[in-house]
Amino acid sequence: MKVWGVSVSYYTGKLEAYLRYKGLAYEMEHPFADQKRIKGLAGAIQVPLLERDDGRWMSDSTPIIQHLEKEFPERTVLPADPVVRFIALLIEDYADEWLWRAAMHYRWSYEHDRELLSRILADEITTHLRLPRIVRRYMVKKRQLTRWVLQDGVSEDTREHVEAGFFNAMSAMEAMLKDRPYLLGNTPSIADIGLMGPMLRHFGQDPTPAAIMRNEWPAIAEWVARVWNAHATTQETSLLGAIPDDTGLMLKEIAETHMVQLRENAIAHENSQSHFEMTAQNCRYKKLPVSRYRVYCLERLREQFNELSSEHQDKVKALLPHPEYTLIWNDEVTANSGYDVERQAPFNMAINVFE
Ligand SMILES: N[C@@H](CCC(=O)N[C@@H](CS)C(=O)NCC(=O)O)C(=O)O
Repeated sequence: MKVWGVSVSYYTGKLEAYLRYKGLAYEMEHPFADQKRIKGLAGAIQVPLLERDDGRWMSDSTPIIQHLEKEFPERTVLPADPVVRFIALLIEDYADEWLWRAAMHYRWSYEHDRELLSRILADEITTHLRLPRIVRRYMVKKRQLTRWVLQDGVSEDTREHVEAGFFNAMSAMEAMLKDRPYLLGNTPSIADIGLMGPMLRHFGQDPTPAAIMRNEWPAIAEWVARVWNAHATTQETSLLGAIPDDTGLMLKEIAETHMVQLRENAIAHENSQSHFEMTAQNCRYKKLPVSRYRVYCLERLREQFNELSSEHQDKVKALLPHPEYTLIWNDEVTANSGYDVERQAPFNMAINVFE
């Protein structure tokens, strides 16, 4: 397989962690020099994209992994127990869509991180531009800081809360890792793979958050290496058959952050707004861009919940008593992205998160 990706990218790291665990060989190329052609084939220029030997293109790490799980069922990352599987997918969605802001903030707000990463990215993704490297680095810094930090609600008022999101994620993971090597068992599940997006390429590698992780939460640094090396050390899938109490902190954090954002975003999308406000854990975000893609994420969570038997639905509800979770099983908020209605993902024309 060919992975069109970037060596320091969130979702490329997530997919690489998955492919390595499954033992699926790949080679990596960067899509940016060939943007026009690739956009025509995959719909959007975002990484990772997977080009298959038969000429098909796959976009979006979440449906890519869902599809590959059907194609390559050995060493599955999907828990057999439907309740555990639902919780694992919920954690994946939180890792994909909530921790993104904190990851981008640490990379682009701190000067040392910004200087290092702009140099790496300029050399990796802008070499097709006939401009001096100093100009290409400036372009990368300006674009990333503006688009992913300043325009995504990070300000003096929210900065502390954005950073607390990183700490809370690690504390919640630490509680789950006290009694076992992976979040939901003796082998990695989709919850581990999802959290590798932020924890591997951003928090685990960018200088400022990596120092915090190493010094304050070394068990998480150890977990990052363990997941990355999992193919070599684990054979048969061994995942939990029930959700243990130590998951409580994680489920509370997801309710108070990701669920609030999913809800306010869906309401704003339904009202055709371009921006919305939200309050999460007493922190007010005054201007966040509406994401059509995240409405689709809510649709998928609802679909996964609806596919459960009523007995399993009741078990999920008992695990998620926080009022924010009613968003998943209560249709009071409309989720209608109009994206991928024919359910072709990952073989569809993809959209960017803030399209
Ligand atoms: N939902 C997609 C998101 C992919 C994505 O947004 N990737 C980032 C890099 S980590 C990207 O390509 N951004 C495009 C840009 O910066 O314009 C996935 O899970 O693969």
